[in-house]
Amino acid sequence: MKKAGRPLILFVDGPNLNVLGTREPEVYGKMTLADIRREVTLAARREGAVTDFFQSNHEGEIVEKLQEARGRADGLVINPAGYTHTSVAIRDALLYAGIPAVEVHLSNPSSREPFRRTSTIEDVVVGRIAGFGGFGYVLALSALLNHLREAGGVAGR
Ligand code: DHK
Repeated sequence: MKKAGRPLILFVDGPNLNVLGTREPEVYGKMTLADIRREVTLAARREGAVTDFFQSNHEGEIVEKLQEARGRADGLVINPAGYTHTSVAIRDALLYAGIPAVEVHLSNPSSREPFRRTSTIEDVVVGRIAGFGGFGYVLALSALLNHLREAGGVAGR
């Protein structure tokens, strides 16, 4: 829930990110999702923001979470994982949510297989951070909060 005066930032992670740490660590790093969330929570506390975390391996559940975020969250950090490259439904839900969003990836998809070089959301997010492992989520939080402050405070409602 949103605390008075503190922006609520929702983190949404897509399929296979629940097994970070053991999943291709040479690509995605050794941090687990719990490790990343711990770092993000500490950073959010320092920056005066409140966090909410969601991970699903199911496209429809991600769509529903984004729909619920409309008018509720002030900002969104999203890693659609494999759905990045395929999901029109997640793009549509992001547009419905109407919340400033940062796209984050642990790896740098642009330096990998050709099918990872497209994103269905790249043109509807504020910006993208890729290639810095779990630390990218902290960078995304910081960049998003700075954007919200520059844009005149809390947005998305
Ligand atoms: C995560 C995945 O699961 C891949 O399917 C994407 C992304 C890249 C990442 O680097 O975080 O292609």
